[in-house]
Formats: sequence, structure tokens, C-alpha cells
Amino acid sequence: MKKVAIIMGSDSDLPVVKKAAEVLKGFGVPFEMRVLSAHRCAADVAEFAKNAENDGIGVIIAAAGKAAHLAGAIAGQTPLPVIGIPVKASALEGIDALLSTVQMPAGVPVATVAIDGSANAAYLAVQILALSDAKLMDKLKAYRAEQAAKVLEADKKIRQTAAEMQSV
Ligand code: RP5
Repeated sequence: MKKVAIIMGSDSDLPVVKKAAEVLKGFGVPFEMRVLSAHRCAADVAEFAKNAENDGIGVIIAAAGKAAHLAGAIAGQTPLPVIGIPVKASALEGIDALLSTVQMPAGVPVATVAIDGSANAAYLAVQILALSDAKLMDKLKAYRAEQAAKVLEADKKIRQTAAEMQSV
């Protein structure tokens, strides 16, 4: 199976990014994690992005805060799908990173998740890899079924509570 690369702009992003790694681990998807900054070490970002396809990477997750150019800078240098996580890291509460990550020009997309939405970045990466991996697709379907069952169980309880509240 191809691996997922999780790149963060600073090690201060790790508390947010950790959740993505946990989700990937849960699905048995191999991943690597790196700290690379579009602004502080641009040449290293370029080297990573240019080699990613040949390094067995299938999807790239890039997390950054403030003027978050990391995901876009990577996307511009690889044909691999890039998922951006805008990180809440400044007085602007992540809106700065969200707009910097999501507003890509046509032809160079970054699939942007919610501010600090690292779990969904990983789920989306799993969905992409599952397109060419039947076992992973089965795991994904099982996870979705489990999620639905939990909600329906909660629904059953809340309906019972509502009925009890009105029976006296
Ligand atoms: C961004 O600036 C990083 O992704 C991080 O979210 C933010 C702050 O970085 P540090 O100053 O904590 O290294 O580039």
C-alpha cells in the first residue's frame, strides 16, 4: 500500500496533527511525519514534493497555521493529491490559515478540511487510498456502519428519554 505523508509547518502544529496519525494507524495505513516550512526551509519543501511520487507516497497531508502556504507550495510541485489542514495558531483563530490554504488557483487544488480538522484529513486520505485497495475499502465501510450504529443507538435512547419525560 502507498503511504501517507503528513507534513507540518512547525513542531508546534503536532498537537493538532497527531489525530491524523492516530486515524491512519487505526486503519493500518503506513505514514511518515515531517516538519517542513514553506517559509523557513522552502528548498527542502521543494525537494520533498518533487520526490514524493517516487518515494511511495500516495497522498500528502499538509498542516500549517498563520500565512499557511505549505499545502499549496507542495501541491504546485507534485501531481499527488494534497489535503490541507489549516491550523489555529494566531490571533486570527485559524481563519488566516483557512483562507491561505483553500484559495488555490485552478489546476492546483488543495482539498482543505476544517480549521484543526486533522481527523477528516486522514479519513479523506484513507478514502483516496481505498479506491485502489479493496481491503481498505472494506475497513472504511465497516467504520461507517459502526458510526451509523452508534448514532442510531443514541437516537433510540433519546427517544426513550423523551417518552419517559412525558409519561408523568
Ligand atoms: C506556521 O506558523 C506553522 O505551521 C505554525 O502553525 C505557525 C507557528 O509556527 P512556530 O512559530 O510555532 O514555529 O508556519
